[in-house]
Amino acid sequence: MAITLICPDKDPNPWIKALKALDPDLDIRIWPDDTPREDVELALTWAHPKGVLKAYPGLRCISSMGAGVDHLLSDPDLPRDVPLVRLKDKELVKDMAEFLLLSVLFYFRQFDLYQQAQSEGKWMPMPPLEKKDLPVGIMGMGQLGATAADSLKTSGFSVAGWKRTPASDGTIDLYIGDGQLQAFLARTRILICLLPLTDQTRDILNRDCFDRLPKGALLINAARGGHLNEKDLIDALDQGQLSGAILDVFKTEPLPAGHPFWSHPKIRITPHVSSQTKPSSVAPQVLENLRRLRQGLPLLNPVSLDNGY
Ligand code: NDP
Ligand code: OXD
Repeated sequence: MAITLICPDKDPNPWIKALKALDPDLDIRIWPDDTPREDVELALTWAHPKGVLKAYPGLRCISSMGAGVDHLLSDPDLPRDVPLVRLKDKELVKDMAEFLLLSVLFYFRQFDLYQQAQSEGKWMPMPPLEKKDLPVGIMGMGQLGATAADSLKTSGFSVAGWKRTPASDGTIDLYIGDGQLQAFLARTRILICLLPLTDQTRDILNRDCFDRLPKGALLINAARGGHLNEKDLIDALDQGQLSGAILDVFKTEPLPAGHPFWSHPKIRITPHVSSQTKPSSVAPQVLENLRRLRQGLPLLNPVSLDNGY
């Protein structure tokens, strides 16, 4: 029995190395290959070409190579009877929390304004901001959002989270569902998106959302480009409703040459690196799922096809 890696845009070698380090006998195939497909039990995938998964008749588990599964669920030919799992990982969570703390501090310490002043050759000290004046709001309080919220709160920021279902534990103020979205946005000066991309969240970062934030608010999108209405962002920045945005993810990746985001003075770009999966950190859970599959046990980190995450 075998597993296959289907990740045409990623180097499979670190994955092979990490998996083989734990199980040297593991039979690993790399798509595209011409080995028999019948004995492949598990497919580990990132941005697979649509339709290829249905060519594996013996498939019993599909695993994302990341936390997100939108790349899988957008495949109309996804074999929907095969259980789908994703990765949950301490390193992924830590790296995202770090990226977001850095991004929030960038604005809190006014690096955006000092960069601008430097480009104009101006020595322009400004009075310091106060953390209480920059309340942070995190959309999506799952594995990534919850830890990022704790780390920002520990650093002294006032943090609230927005999620779909009620929860009673934790120390972060929570706003639940569409009914509380408006109140959540009204109290937020730095808006962070860490939602999964689903039918409900696509394009959620739009004009209406920006208009409900206080004037001059800031946006950090580390989730998916599909959450953002690009034109609405540019309008909101140009009209001063938003004063800056840090974007790590884009509708089209790599971001095409000449895209207006590249040169917009109020946009900072990173190339989908806010939290990158480390194969050596996640290989144990992939192999644990293979073991569970073979023993008929419940899989780790299952995805709900109904919820889309
Ligand atoms: P989780 O599934 O753990 O958490 C998702 C959160 O979003 C949950 O709190 C969930 O609410 C909330 N949510 C989902 N739908 C809605 C909705 N309609 N309204 C309100 N809240 C909603 O996801 P992760 O934290 O693991 O990851 C989040 C996303 O981050 C991934 O899907 C991926 O797209 C992106 N990502 C980006 C990376 C990067 O490098 N840029 C790296 C890794 C992930 P509830 O708790 O009520 O279920
Ligand atoms: C993920 C990502 O979903 O890297 O893990 O975007």
